[in-house]
Amino acid sequence: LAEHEYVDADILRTRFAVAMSNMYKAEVPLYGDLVSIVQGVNQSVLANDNTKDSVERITLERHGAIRLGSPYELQVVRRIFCLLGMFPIGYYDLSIAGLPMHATCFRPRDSQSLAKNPFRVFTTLLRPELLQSPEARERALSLLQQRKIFSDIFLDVISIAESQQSRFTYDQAEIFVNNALESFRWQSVAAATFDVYNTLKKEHPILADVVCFQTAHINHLTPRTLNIDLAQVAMQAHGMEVKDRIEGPPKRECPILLRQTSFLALQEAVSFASSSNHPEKLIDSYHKARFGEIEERGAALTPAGRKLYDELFDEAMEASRTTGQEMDETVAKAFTEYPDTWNELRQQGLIFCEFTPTGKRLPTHLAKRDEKRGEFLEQLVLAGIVSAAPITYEDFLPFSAAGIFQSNLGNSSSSAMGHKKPYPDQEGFVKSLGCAILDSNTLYASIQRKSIENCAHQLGLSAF
Ligand code: OOG
Ligand code: NI
Repeated sequence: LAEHEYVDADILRTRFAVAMSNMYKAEVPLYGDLVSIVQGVNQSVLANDNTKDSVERITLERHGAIRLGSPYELQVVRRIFCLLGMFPIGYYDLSIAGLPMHATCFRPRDSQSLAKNPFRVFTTLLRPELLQSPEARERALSLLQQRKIFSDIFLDVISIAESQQSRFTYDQAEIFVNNALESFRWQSVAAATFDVYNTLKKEHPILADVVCFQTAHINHLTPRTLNIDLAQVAMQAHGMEVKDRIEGPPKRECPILLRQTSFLALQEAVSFASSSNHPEKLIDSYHKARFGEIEERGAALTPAGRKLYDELFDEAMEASRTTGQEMDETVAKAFTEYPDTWNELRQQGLIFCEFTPTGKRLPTHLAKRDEKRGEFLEQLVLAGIVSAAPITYEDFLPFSAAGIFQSNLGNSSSSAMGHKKPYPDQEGFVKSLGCAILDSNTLYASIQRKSIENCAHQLGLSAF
């Protein structure tokens, strides 16, 4: 087949993300309200907006989350997302919050794909070895062994695309998207009996959500807001039950990383078989898992910037724990130490930037620069010859993710999470995934480096 008879992965990702969003709107109408609130806020702040990302990108932008039970499920999900141009980036250990889970984020990796549609999915995997009760572990593993999240047609079309250099024809793409929706759809009839559900829920509420259903239901989709403080007020005004604090850094002049908040998980009707001997006898009950989240994205931090962030954040958590002061207060206080102008952030090497020639001519005194003098790029920025735009943070934050998880399990105090003993197992995760995880810093650094090389080239300089 000719090139044009295959669907472009970036276009397919948008189609998939829009289809998921429509499905989730139908399933959780409050999510539709959230999207409207965010779009209203974004329109009102767009005039004096401080992000370089396009209005189109921001309007489409979503992240979702799924929770998987087994390495097999994770491997199929990896293949699905690869075909949508989304790759596993970063490792997140959620044992810091007492959760028997670890995670990665599937997302586009290069700046062109991110600019088209940065759809990302926070994907967690159960760690049965961290469960306390052997009985609960056994029950969970047996449910996972029996379930089939992906239909045969779906698995076939995935294999076919893989044999075509990871591309779909238009007809195949349609089958793929429709079947993907089925795998991530909500089901109001559980796969587990009511007894088993309750046993697993007692062991850990997250366990019941991960293993008791026939699908890997999407548990939230998050639109990006340009002003999370305004959006949160609007959510409250709309009568939503909002999480008690915004996760991540405090409000700043120069947004960094990621700030997130959510409306709390809804109680939803679910039926369970009363026993496996009588699967036809259903018990009507409830399950609480799905919620609505919003996020505001700022600049990606360099490893040095992240180190300072983590130090100040740890300090704030510790202060909150020992003094009982609100996290918001201790975080705001600790972060007075974090530079808050773009010039300082850039000059101190705390953020990643994308540099672009502005078109202004290079004055002769700068063209004849002294090679030994560093900071040449910085001089070009200050002289207005090159512009420096902070690169948007495209990833997640482990403590924020833990806080979001916990608030939806009924625990709201994120300061209590600080002293859980962490049990990261990145090697185990990679083994379950079946391929390497990409490092986000390498990706940000490469976008920055390429932009600098491009400036050098356009200005006729050998290098910086
Ligand atoms: C994932 C929670 C983490 C985020 O945005 O950090 C998350 C989950 O609840 O499965 O979505
Ligand atoms: Ni989320």
